[in-house]
Amino acid sequence: MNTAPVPLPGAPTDRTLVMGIVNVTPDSFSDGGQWFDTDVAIAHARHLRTQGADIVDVGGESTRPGASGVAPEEEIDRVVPVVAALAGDGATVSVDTVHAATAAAATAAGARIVNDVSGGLADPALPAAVARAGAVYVLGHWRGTPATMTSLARYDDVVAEVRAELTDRVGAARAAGVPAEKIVLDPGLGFAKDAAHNWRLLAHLDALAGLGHPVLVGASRKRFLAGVVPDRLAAEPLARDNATAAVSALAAAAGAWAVRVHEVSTTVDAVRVAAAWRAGR
Ligand code: PMM
Repeated sequence: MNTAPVPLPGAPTDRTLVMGIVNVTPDSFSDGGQWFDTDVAIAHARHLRTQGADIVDVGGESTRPGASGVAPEEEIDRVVPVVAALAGDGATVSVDTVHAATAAAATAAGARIVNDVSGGLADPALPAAVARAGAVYVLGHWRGTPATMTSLARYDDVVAEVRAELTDRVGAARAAGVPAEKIVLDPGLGFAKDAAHNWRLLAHLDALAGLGHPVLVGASRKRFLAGVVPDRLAAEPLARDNATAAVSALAAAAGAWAVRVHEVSTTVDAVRVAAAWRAGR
């Protein structure tokens, strides 16, 4: 699987990278507004870095199923102070947004990665904003919007269809001026996918990597993991962290470029285990 590093100064190249999640939202599915205050969000991101996060991913809009959108102005107010503080620390910062205006403001404030779960579908102006900023573009697969995506989780062959739809989105990003070596692909677990679709995509990460770009996996605390935790804990997103770390290890062993997680310390160990395992071959 393709592990070619995208240009990220200072990031390790000998193992899968760990992207720590900082949701500056009042309504994220898994951490319920815990980090909504700017100072609390900055402190949380710094804590994730001390735990070993290589990248911090700052988001100001919840994309959980059924969520309604946030105006870019509000999103910018939420994320830019956090991005600026972390970039000032020397952190590698990613902004999790589907809006061109937010991508532009966050990259101007020091973000080096734009993480767009819609792959340019939500705001067709976003890839050009990424290109202008010279940022790395994490391009995710989704269908519809968070309001409609559950009903769009219908596939004859989820791996082939996600691959084909990502190929289209890569074409649009390239046409907007994003260089191929700055594009990272994400299967978009949970975005218009049910549990079986997510597991099938995870088991076929190599098919996505076959498109020639590094792959990022975002499984952290997602509902499909409830099926592998004890029944009494199934409804509790925080109880999915051990399962998340197991997915991180397996994704890393399969050659993922990065994994995006809420709980960083277990995943850092997991990707290190995977690197040591590979080195032992
Ligand atoms: N999932 C969420 C948000 N952002 N970004 C990427 N690249 N991949 C994902 O799978 C992804 C994402 C939704 O989860 P959250 O509300 O816990 O952040």
